[in-house]
Amino acid sequence: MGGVLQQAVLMGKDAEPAVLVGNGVGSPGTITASSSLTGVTPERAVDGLNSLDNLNAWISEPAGTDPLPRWLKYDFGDGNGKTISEYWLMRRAFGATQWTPTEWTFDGSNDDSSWTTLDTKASGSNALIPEGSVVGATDTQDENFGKFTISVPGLYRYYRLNVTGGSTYTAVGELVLYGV
Ligand SMILES: [Ca+2]
Repeated sequence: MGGVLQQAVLMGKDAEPAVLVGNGVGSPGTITASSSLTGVTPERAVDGLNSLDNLNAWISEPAGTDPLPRWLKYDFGDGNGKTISEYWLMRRAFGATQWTPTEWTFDGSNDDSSWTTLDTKASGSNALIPEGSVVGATDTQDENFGKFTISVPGLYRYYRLNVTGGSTYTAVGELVLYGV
């Protein structure tokens, strides 16, 4: 077999997106947030759970101490950058219609300082995230996620959900990152 063909086959295999964070895979890197209330830490956004107990979600501090934009940031680690092609968001189960981001960007960075906007969602985009996750204790089925594709993915160490619109608090039940 020629080297070129072999390389093409390998590239095709490498291009298959897979779950890298969340949704049963867990969290190989580090997740942080602009703020969080006691018990509802950023890790709760990648714990694979979303029950009516609201401790399964990340919830920010209120606008008085953490004004918009608020963020949820994922760090894959030094030398471990990933190409994320799709990200999924689930509302928090407890009071699913409250505190969901209504407007955001999804950004990538390699230095945690200079950010490239990979996706932009205008005001009212909370409507793109289903409300079904309100019903179950382990209700993280695929149909309960809002699924967002990145049209021009790149290799980045850091990814950030930068929430530019919402209510007094921001809550995210689950974040899933797909990529290669
Ligand atoms: Ca969760």
